[in-house]
Amino acid sequence: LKWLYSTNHKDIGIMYMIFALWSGMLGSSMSMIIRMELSIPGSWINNDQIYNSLITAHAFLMIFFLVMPFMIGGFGNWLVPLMIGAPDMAFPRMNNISFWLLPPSLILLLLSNFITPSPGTGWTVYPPLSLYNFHSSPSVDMAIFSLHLSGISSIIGSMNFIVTILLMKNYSLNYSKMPLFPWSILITTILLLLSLPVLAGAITMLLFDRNFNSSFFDPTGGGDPILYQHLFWFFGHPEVYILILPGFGLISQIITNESGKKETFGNIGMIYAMSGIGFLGFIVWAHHMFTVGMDVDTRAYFTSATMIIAIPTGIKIFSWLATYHGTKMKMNLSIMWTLGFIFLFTMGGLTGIMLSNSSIDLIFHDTYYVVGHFHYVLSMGAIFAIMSSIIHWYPNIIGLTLNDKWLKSQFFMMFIGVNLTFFPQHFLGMMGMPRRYSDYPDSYYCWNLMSSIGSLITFNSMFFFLFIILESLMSKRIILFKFNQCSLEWLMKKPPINHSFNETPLLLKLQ
Ligand code: HAS
Ligand code: CU
Repeated sequence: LKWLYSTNHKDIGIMYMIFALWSGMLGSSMSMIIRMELSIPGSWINNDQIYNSLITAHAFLMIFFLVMPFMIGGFGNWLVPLMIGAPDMAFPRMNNISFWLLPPSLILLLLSNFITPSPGTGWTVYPPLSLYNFHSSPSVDMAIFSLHLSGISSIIGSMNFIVTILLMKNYSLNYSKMPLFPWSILITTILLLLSLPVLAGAITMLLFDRNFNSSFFDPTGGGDPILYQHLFWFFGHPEVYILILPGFGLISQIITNESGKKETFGNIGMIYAMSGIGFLGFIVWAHHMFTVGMDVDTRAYFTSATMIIAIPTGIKIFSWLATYHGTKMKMNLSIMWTLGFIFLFTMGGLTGIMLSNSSIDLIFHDTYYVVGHFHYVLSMGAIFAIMSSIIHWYPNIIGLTLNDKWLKSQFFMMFIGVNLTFFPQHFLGMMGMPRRYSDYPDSYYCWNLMSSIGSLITFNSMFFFLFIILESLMSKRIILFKFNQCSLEWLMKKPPINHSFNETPLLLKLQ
């Protein structure tokens, strides 16, 4: 019970991680139902409102209840005070409240799906679809309140991190020497502080349109639905960088640790690159709106501003590779997941550049090409960063180790699974398959079947990963260092004095 009201940053970090893991399983289960529906033409769920509600809940769960809590609430809480030499977070009690706002937020979202019609708006909650005419039940209002709560949690959590990093950093640690993960959390929390109030304004105006007869977004009352899209994406694009920047910080940390170098290649450049991505992220939002009837000058501006982001991002990619360059690395699982991250995130980033070309995007917008893009940067960017970090810091956080052999097969299972799921979706998009449709003509069957088989492999690899963690916890898998036969014989010849073997910590388990 001590955890419920703990104000210790490590306890709170662990609570965020357990909460995120559970939400991730929920979100993955929904994606499995979506993929089962799409595995063959024809209707199985036979109710498109439910199908679209599953997509909406899947996106909310993965973004607000898995990636953000795991990276910022989980690893941020556990590692940042340690990495800057602070005793804890600046506001420990507020830290506790940030976490405990999330379970009610999650419950509101889940309960909203038990009300008909459930919120089938997509995570963007665009009006007029989200107005009362088309969602005449409290479900969308509950989803809005869920976003309000998780938004408050993120805003107070961000204030906590900013004050902790700026005011409680060890005085001897100057900014250019501060590790890149705290830097990434500082930049991410500034983005959260600046973007979340805009989302809060937009969804509260939507709440008023739905319930109090205002017409901010209702043209029949002089309102404009495009205003909502501008407000949403002014939050939404920084939000996607909020999902990846902590991952950049974690990957930088792991690559530097594993390569044995003193610091990341171009450390200062990495700090400027993350700051550049953060700043540029606020002036590109309308690349999500190229099809709303924007004039060509505006499209040209948003195209070029968006493409410029490839430069600081490229600096990061090449700096990570340069950090690895020239080291004699003994391949291990953290390294494999970081290499998977670099390769697959780049793939996702490059399709992002394609989409930022507004001429191409007029064709690709709202097709599965976009779904392919953002799952490469999210399911292989953010999630690979989380997997790499779990494996890298598991011994520090839990004090046990994971079975390397099983982890290796699990890595390849997941690597193959996610690529088989999302690579075909680019071709579906190029063939014109639209997003958020539960059925499709036979010509889309082959790629969809491949994608659904990939999702089954991925889903099972996640169960495999949970089994590996469970086995480690139950068998108390401790390896202080690897044994080989000769060292064991040496030890057997000279057993430690007046120790019975089962007390010797070194012999608990052989790899
Ligand atoms: Fe994105 C849609 C463009 C990064 C997530 N993105 C989404 C959606 C999500 C998402 C969730 O311009 C769907 C939202 C919805 O439901 O509607 N995205 C980009 C670009 C980048 C990018 C240019 N996205 C992300 C990250 C995400 C994420 C990170 C989450 C973690 N995205 C778009 C666009 C759409 C979009 C359009 C809307 C499409 C539509 O129609 O709705 C960049 O940050 C990526 C930079 C990374 C790279 C790779 C590494 C760079 C290297 C250096 C060499 C670079 C080269 C490229 C050679 C580029 C290796 C050429 C260089 C030049 C200077 C041109
Ligand atoms: Cu964007």
